[in-house]
Amino acid sequence: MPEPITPVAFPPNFLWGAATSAYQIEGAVREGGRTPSIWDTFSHTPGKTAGGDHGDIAVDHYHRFHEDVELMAGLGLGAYRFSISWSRVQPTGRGPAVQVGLDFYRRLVDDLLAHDIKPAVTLYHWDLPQELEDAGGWPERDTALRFAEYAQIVGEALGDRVEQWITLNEPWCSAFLGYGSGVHAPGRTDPEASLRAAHHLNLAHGLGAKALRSVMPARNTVGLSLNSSVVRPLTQDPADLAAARKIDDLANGVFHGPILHGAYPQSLLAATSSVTDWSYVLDGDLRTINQPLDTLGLNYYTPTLVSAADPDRQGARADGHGASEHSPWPAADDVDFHQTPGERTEMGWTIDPTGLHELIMRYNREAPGLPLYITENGAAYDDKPDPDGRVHDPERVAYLHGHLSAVRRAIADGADVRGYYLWSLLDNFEWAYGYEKRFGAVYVDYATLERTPKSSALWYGEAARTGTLPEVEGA
Ligand code: IFM
Repeated sequence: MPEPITPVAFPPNFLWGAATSAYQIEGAVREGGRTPSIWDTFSHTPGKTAGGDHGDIAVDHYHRFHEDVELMAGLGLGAYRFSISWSRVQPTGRGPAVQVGLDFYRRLVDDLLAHDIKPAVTLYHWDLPQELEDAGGWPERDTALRFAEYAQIVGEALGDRVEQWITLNEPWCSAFLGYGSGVHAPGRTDPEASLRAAHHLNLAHGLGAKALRSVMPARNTVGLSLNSSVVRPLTQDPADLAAARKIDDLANGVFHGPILHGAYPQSLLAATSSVTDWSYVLDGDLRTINQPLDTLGLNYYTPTLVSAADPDRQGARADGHGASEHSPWPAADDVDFHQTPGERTEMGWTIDPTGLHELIMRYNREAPGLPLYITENGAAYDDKPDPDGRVHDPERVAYLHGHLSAVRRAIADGADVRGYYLWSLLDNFEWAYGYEKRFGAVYVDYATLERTPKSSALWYGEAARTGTLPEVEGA
């Protein structure tokens, strides 16, 4: 019998975690034999990131991981989701592993376990070794085969001490921002390549899941993290409904179709036929991609509002994914994107916790019985220390309260949500936005790298320790 839950209490085993990714926090880009990833190259290319920011030092987590683990322990967090830098453990993206690189992650994991914090490993959070991009990158099939080899290496090294495994983080961004709009590394702008990349990322997930399972204890779980969009039509007009369905296919169906159901949606294949013939989907690929999942990770920030295109509408291409004259959405010139009304975060993203509830319930229906984790959720604000050095971020507290309440509501409505990872533990390198956007629950002074928990970190820590959401004024 599932535990009954009160309106505010979460189930007793609910995991309260925080998330980060390697390139956004580690720094130490030239240490221990690490070679450049596509994000080193991209961020050092003039004009690609705000202020020319890059991850050379980032928040120096590579040297300060112990302090960061102690911070989490002090707050009372029960889990930490981080990613492995592929080019730190397999510098050319192929061949034998570098033990120094693996040792860094072994030390981090051991430190987490010693502090009673469950580690969750993401194998790929966007930082492809540059050599693999030079060989063609994700549009090439071989990259998926290389990923399987890398997954096996990391699974062998850490599978005895890490239970939760995530193959890919937000493959949509890797494929469509990396190869479509070009606002992310490697910065290519080729719609065909973006769809090929999406397929090879799916294949990498399937091959990677198999490789992990071949070397890890059966108790470990394997899943992936999707930034599945909650796509809403502007009106109930059939043309707007059709636009929403198209974007739903391009945002969601392109991944969960093959991964959860073993096929790309027919409507996606038809809608993209002017851009690609999908001939790179080879016999057996869909079976490989459709591996059983143990968990599914959902990353949620804001909903997406669309309509059929109106050539007279101004600014209708803004979809919240950064400025580029190239759309990340292949074959979707007939769709306009709109700002959802309401309060926004510093990213310009509308705050709408109902979207998170909707998303959870959708996957609860589409993948019944599959345990879900919120593997990312959070907000950027322009946080500044007060004269006493404290950082008050009531907007983030309200954001977290709203979204965690939505998670709890979904659990009460029958969804099997096992945990929540706040994005992000620390302020960090926010990709093309550089260090301008602060997502951390812990403030980082970029001049000294000193860490200061914001009031949201203290609030979230109390939630983690008590399993209930502390009161928020005005909520
Ligand atoms: O910082 C990113 C993260 O790397 C992936 N998901 C979205 C976050 C905020 O933009």
